Amino acid sequence: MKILIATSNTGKIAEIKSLLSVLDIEIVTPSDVGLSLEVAETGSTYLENALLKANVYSQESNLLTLADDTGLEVAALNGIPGIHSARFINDPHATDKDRRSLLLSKLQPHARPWKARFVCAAVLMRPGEAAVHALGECQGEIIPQERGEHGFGYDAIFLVDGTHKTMAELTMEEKNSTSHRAKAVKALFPFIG
Ligand code: ITT
Repeated sequence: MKILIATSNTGKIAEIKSLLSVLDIEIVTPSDVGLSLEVAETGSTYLENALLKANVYSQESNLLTLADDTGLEVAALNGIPGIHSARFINDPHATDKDRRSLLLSKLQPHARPWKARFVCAAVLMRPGEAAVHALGECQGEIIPQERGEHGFGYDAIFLVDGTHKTMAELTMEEKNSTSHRAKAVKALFPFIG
């Protein structure tokens, strides 16, 4: 039994591999099965985008497929960057660091605390079958200085509620015990296998 992790984001791949390692299933990535796909995130919700990715990857691979779509919602910016978290900067070569810097510059005029949350929609799809999905979220606050070396994306400026640590200061095991993605993916465990 194999499961394909339908993402090109190496940070996500590492986290999801670790999450799924407790299950008795072979985990493969797009590059393992010779796939290099760009799926346009044209949905209006995280779930729609995750479904778009799961659909394309499961059709192309003919494998049980797990996809996620994640966004960071900052209250002072009315939920921005939200479902546009990946395309927050309109430049395909923009880095995670560029996105963090742009977010901090937009927050400068606003009073702290900069409350925020990560939201993740995870979708599990067998080729030709109806999908199952789950949502997970994680509450926190954006801070002006980057802290921590772990994780990816916006982790270094996201202070996790109740921990005094940014998500990038958590080990992968710690992130995987509390994160938005961990909650969503673990909720799908009963459907894997
Ligand atoms: P795929 O679509 O290939 O899965 P992506 O990087 O485009 O990869 P998303 O659309 O879900 O994935 O991510 C939107 C943005 O949010 C992107 O810039 C990510 O780096 C960032 N992001 C996603 N999950 C994150 C997490 O757990 N912690 C910090 N940032 C995250």
